[in-house]
Amino acid sequence: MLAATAALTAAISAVMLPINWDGQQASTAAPKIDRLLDVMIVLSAFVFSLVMVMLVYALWKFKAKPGDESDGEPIHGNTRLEIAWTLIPTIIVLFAGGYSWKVLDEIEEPAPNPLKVQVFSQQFAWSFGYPGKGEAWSEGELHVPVGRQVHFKMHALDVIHSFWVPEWRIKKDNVPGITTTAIVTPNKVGTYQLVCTELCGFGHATMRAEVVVEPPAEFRKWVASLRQRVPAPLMESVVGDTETDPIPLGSGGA
Ligand SMILES: [Cu+2]
Repeated sequence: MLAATAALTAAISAVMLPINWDGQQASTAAPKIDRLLDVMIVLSAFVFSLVMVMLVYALWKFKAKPGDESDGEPIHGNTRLEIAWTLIPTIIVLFAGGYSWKVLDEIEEPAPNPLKVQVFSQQFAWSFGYPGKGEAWSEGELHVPVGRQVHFKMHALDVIHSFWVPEWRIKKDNVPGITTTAIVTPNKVGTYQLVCTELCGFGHATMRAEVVVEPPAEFRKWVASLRQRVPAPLMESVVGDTETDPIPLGSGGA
């Protein structure tokens, strides 16, 4: 039974692992999250295989003989089996939780001199504010410098939206009334797409924005070229929202 479980785990993993789920890796978090995903795929494949192999074995082994109309045996539990099916999932869940915690701790490690960008989401558009740059405002286009940590301060003006740039691997909900934070260090120059990944209404599928990661000098030039300032109603959510800045795990917060 163990051999069959191992073989099925290997077969599923062989199909799932080579798939490039989220495109190229364009942030410092990407390799860590991809490794975590790979480990989770193998773990899930193992659990799935174990359950399937035991199910098929039980179907075959304990099948009623033709013509057997008698009741099944009265069974009063099996201590060894119960300990096993409690202990194994507990170990798997604790391992997965601990490993995820470690990865989250690493990818949210604050770097000196981060760039702060306000993200405004509303049905069905994104816009961005650069508070350190005279409240410069950009609609539908997000620029960030390469190689510098960015703290995205996120505001939802109507319903819950979710900020996702697949190549960065970072995804965070934007919630009305509170300010959420996503920490990303983009490390690859290029043009990507910001996708809303929380079903937010009829226009959800079109709720996208262009993301440009560029050298710092070009980024400064672009911000300087912005003519609009963040509109007053949007600034209200910056000031009025409850800040939920996560205390970095590494500094003792939970
Ligand atoms: Cu949305």
